Amino acid sequence: MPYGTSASLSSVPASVANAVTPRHNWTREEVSALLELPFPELMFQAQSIHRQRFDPSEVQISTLLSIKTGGCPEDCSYCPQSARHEDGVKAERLMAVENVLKEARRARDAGAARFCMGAAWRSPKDHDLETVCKMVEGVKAMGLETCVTLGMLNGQQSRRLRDAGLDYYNHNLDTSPEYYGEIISTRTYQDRLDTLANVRDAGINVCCGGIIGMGEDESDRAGLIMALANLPKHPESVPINLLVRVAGTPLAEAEAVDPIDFVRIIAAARITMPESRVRLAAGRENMTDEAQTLCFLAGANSIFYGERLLTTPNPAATRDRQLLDRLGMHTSIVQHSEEKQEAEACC
Ligand code: SAM
Ligand code: DTB
Ligand code: SF4
Repeated sequence: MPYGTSASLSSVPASVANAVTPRHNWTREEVSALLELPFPELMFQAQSIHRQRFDPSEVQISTLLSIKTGGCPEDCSYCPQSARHEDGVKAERLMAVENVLKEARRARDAGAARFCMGAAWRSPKDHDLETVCKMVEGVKAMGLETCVTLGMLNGQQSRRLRDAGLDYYNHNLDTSPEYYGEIISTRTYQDRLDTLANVRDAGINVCCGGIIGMGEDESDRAGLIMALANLPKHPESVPINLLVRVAGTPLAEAEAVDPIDFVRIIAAARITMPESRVRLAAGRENMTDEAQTLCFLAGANSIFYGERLLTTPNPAATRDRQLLDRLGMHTSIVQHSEEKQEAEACC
């Protein structure tokens, strides 16, 4: 079951039988036409599709941990972890397995369904991959879904992670194929597609999205959504990040995105990838509660939860809880394996 938990799926309405069939042949014109719809019409379409497969009041929460911070050889213009930018993020070594497990336990106890571990690598070295596999095994044993993002992977590395029990691999397309060269020069769009194919072929669920606010135009935004929606299989998770403008990175002064335009992107992701979890990812710290609410109405049903993303702040858990309470929304109910064992032992 690639999306949701059994608890959340049980509340999906019967209309699921008539749900739109996912397509993989979107044109840029079609996606642009969606983005240009009158806002009420766009929101209506997005909500209608969202309700065919998901409980509209439910949001999945994932917690992020940077297991290897900074010193990355790549030149991604948005990223504070590139060694090429003077932004104050110091290079650190890969964390010890037991420290990662401590953080995972904390995330689980705070209610996270998924634990996502990120490393500032171009691609993992074999001995580091073995350490990450131990982290995956330990986190999974706690009953959390596991996700890692380690840069480019070949087929063998993907299969090694699958054998360790990895549930999701995050690797973003970031922007449209046409705009990509303005943002990164050290790896190509095709490199990214190759990694995504290797991950898919290994049987790991894919988490793949992009970033809005890097100076791209509306056609690039449509191009990103089109590239994601035309992947051979839709990513199970689609993180839509609002650029976090970090001082010292080349995009520190990028123009702010109109929140309504950002909501439109979420809606277009929901409409074009009806079965995927769309994540309102980075950038919530600088978003109003009202803008986030519109994102949920547009079909976002996942967030990063906890006070840090990888190196930048995320809203405090209390602020998120208050917002979800105000909206009468709830997080996915997950029964972690240790709880399951206790339940089985007592009955
Ligand atoms: N090094 C690996 C890679 O690039 O594949 C994994 C870590 S990297 C930080 C994961 C993703 O975080 C990037 O692909 C990008 O989409 C997102 N990201 C990084 N910096 C960001 C920023 N300042 N604002 C929004 N998203 C960001
Ligand atoms: C994703 O799409 N966004 C997350 C996760 N996948 C790895 C990362 C956001 C990073 C924001 C900048 C930072 O905290 O360093
Ligand atoms: Fe390195 Fe990933 Fe940051 Fe690019 S996004 S600089 S690959 S950590």
